[in-house]
Amino acid sequence: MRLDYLTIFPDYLAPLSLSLPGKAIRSGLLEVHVHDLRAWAHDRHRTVDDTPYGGGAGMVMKPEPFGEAFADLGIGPDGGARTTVVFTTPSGEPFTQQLATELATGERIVFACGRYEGIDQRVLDHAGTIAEVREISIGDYVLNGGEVAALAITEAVVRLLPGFMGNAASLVEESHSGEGAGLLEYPVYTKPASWQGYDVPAVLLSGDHGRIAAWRHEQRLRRTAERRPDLLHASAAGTEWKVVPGT
Ligand code: 6GU
Repeated sequence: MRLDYLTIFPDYLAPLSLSLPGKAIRSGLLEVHVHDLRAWAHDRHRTVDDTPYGGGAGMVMKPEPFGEAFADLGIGPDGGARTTVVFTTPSGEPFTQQLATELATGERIVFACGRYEGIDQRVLDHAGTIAEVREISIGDYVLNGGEVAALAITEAVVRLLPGFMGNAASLVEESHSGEGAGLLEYPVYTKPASWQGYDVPAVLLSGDHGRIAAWRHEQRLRRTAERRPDLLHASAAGTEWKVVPGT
């Protein structure tokens, strides 16, 4: 998979060469290109933004640098096959594990990282004619720009690529995919069995795999009910769970 990033803060994306994505790059599974959008701004001050038509606060990112960047990166009616342009924006569709799996099936993702009050709408309209476009938000809060969101999306997608994770089982045994989909994870413990007066729940030391599985499932339901009741309603498990006051 090839990943391109268009940003006015390339240094924000330095973590891409570290940790998990770094490994994928070295193994040849991933190709990563970070581009300074100002390379496609040609005036003396390398301007990438301007005031909004119609008035209002803040600045809007100009269309021309994005348009030239798309052309230079070979995103077009021909080169754009199996390319998705992701615009990171708090106005986008919510990022989910489902969306991560969809993006992971593609060959190329170009992240257009917005700053200021957003990107001129014509950039998105144009991108939609040469590639698949997704506007994506990573949650209901406001960041200064889309770079951190692009990093989060990248990590969620790259770990799904075949051959990326060392242990395929750890992919399916997670809160948001596989068996028990839609429930949060159970609490985990390791040695020592007693630490600073806190004891590991006895059931986990019992060797009784049936009781352990039942305890873990109950913990998942309890956590989900407390923290994410919205997930319980979406899950079949919700029908067998009741919140008991004081537990
Ligand atoms: Cl994708 N961008 C910005 N600037 N803020 C956000 C976001 C994205 N997702 C949540 N908040």
